[in-house]
Amino acid sequence: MMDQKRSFFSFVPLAAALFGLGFILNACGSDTDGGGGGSGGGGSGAGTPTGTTTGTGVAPGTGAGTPTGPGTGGGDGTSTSGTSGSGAGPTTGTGAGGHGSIDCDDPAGTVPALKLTEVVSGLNRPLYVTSEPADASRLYVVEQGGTIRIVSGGALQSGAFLDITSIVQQSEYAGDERGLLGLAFHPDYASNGRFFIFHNTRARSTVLKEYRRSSDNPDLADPTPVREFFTVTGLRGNHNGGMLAFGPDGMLYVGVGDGGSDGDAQDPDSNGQNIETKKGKILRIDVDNYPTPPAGNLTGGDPDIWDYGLRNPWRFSFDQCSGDLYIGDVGAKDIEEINIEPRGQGNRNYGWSIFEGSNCFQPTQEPGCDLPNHTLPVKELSHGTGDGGSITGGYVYRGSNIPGLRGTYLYGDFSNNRIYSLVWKNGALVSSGNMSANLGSEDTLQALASFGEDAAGELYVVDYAVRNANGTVSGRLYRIDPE
Ligand SMILES: [Ca+2]
Repeated sequence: MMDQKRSFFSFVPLAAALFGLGFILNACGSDTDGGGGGSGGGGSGAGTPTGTTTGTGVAPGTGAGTPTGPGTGGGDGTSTSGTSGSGAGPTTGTGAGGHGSIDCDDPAGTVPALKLTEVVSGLNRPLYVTSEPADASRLYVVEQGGTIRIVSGGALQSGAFLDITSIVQQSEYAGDERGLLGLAFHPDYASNGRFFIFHNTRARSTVLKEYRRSSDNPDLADPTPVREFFTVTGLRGNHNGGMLAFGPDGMLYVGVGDGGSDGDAQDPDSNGQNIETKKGKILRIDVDNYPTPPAGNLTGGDPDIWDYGLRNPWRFSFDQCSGDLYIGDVGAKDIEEINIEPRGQGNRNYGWSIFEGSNCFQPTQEPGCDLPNHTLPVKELSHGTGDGGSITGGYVYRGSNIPGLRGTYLYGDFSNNRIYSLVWKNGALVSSGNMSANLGSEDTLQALASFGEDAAGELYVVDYAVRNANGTVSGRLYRIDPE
């Protein structure tokens, strides 16, 4: 079966249908005088932030905080001109999202001319990039076949940080979406070396696992997993999800697709609306107390569920300043969608597989079009107009290099390599746009598999595959830069 997405993908060599596929946070202090938003945390509770921040002022009146200590988020951080602190207070006591130099100020000026700067090439089907939570100097690229590569000093390092190729499901056909799909570093990675991955096994399952950094070499992971949290069985070759990200509450959020289908049928097992299964969900787990579910998860079904009614939340992210959750959910026949969830307000039903976007798509599925607790998308991309084919969720820009872009969410599409923008503020869509021409993305990219964000809030674009003159395939990593 090839849904429309698949046939569309067939234009893309090798990358083909990859994605039917597709944190942190902060209080941002209550700036009172134009002071810079620290990137404290998304904690809860009261108290005085103890995290310290040092302004690195990217512009007059702005500062980029680096919370280093435990604290309590919630927007109670104090802030002074140029510096601020708002500690992050998830259960770990350190800033989930206390990521280096995040800048929570309002945008300064307009969005300038931008470009995609190639960081490295030579990647093998890359799907994701991130940095350590408090160190933007090294990037970690996830390759589908089962490797995590380090980019440092502007160069792709030889060897791999982690190589689990032998246990990861390998692609069986062009467009096979299975593999090593997600990576998240623990908010305290610098001190505890803990990180988490999500991958397909060779038995039509996916598994969430914890690993550790090697005790004597920061460029290597210990190849022996620390633990497995859960396995999802009965998946097909598409819609496996795989996104991992720590939220402002210190919990680990996990995207799981609806399990795909082998024909034209969509969600044939009706997993999206079934809260007894992890498929078609965003899960939320406490990595220190699993399987005890954290307070606030959905009740009455699988205890790990945070949100449901998703088809393939291939990529999602948390705005490091507001804590809002931005979800790119890959559509089926006609509509790609972005959902935005205010911080902490989960337990939502995003509609699939009764709704595709705002369209009641399978009205005969119970309970029908009058769906309880249904949250409609904030933004839709139509297949019919060519605007979308397979959405790739991105990030709200919180870096320092492009002050005019601060607070703007960038996302894109795997099938047409467009990069779009939108601004969401106070519960409403303020603006939306198409940045493809500004970035030259349609001419540069082959298959926009993912965005990534480093500890300083700068954004990257992961190009899944390029077929070069020799017929070999090389994935690339780009950074979004001002001209
Ligand atoms: Ca939806």
